[in-house]
Amino acid sequence: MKLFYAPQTRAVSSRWALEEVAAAHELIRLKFPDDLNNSELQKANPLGQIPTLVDGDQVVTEASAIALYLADRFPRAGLAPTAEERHQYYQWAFFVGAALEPHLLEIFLHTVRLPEEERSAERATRAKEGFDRALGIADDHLASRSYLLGERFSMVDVIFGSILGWAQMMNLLEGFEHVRAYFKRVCTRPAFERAVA
Ligand SMILES: N[C@@H](CCC(=O)N[C@@H](CS)C(=O)NCC(=O)O)C(=O)O
Repeated sequence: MKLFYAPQTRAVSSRWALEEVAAAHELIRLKFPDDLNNSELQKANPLGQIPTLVDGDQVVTEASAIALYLADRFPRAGLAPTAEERHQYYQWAFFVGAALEPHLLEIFLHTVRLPEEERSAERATRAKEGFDRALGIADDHLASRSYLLGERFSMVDVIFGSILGWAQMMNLLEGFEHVRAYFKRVCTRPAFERAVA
């Protein structure tokens, strides 16, 4: 297996997932964004984005899909839940990508990434409201459980934990005490520590 990767990007999630399932892999370390024209990456993923995972003849793109794929590919790691719990597993995986990440990206663009003259305080504020609303739902959910699916860590915690790392860097977890406690729990996992080393 090969992972096209750069630190401090969405590819950290895939590296963490690989570490959790203990899959032998090669990290193709790219400099972000300068190396995205890497011909091998472009061939595997015409969008030229990371993370991109190559597993023999299979190519998997999208950080969340890579994590869910790895949990199924390595069942012995026990990170994919039973059929009875799958609805929650899928729900939270899509919740991260659909309900949280667009707001987070908007906040990032309008407070950090864009040149100052292109930033809109109004867009950042509106995005923060949407982010807080969605994170509040996760916070309520985590008030009575250690992980998204209950007391057992699963691959969807890699997906959610990864986006929380990004949010934490922008100080967006203030006021969400259950999410903060959860984040502390997941990011002290040895696999996470190896992934960010
Ligand atoms: N929806 C994709 C987004 C991947 C993505 O945008 N990755 C960034 C790095 S964090 C990238 O490669 N950007 C370069 C580009 O879009 O050209 C995912 O979740 O994996």
